[in-house]
Amino acid sequence: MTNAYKISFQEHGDTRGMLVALEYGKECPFEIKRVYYVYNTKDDVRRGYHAHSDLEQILICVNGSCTIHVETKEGVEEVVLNTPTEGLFIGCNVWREMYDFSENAVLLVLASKLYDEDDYIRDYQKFMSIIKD
Ligand code: T46
Repeated sequence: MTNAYKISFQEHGDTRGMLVALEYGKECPFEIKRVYYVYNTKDDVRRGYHAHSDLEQILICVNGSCTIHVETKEGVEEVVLNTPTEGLFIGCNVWREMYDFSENAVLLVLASKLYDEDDYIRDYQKFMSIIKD
């Protein structure tokens, strides 16, 4: 999908363990303005249910696993995130729902903008009309 796709990160491993670095202009296509993480997610929880008008993000499940449902005008995909060496880039006007969190899941999110509730498209019908334009 043009506006929602996986990115692989290089691991820097040695006898001490592993390290992944994310830099603007290399692994991350946008300047990072905000970082947040979702954890302690309860059984059978499904979160998200929105798109963003003007926000780019990379979702990384740095521990455990979860699945991201993404929808764009190109269709629907279910993306499993289960390694700290992969991220899911999500651009503007992509509907997302996060579910199937493992007990130990930590979903880290890098965002291109500060938090702005006005940027959320929470009405699915409105989202559908935007992507049809
Ligand atoms: C997204 C998916 C992947 C803040 O105060 N600042 C923040 O930066 C964020 C992200 C959230 N909040 C507050 C707003 C709510 O009271 O934290 C609470 C939970 O947020 P929300 O219900 O929006 O969480 P999710 O998991 O449904 O969605 C989040 C992001 O909000 C969203 O942008 O793309 O994760």
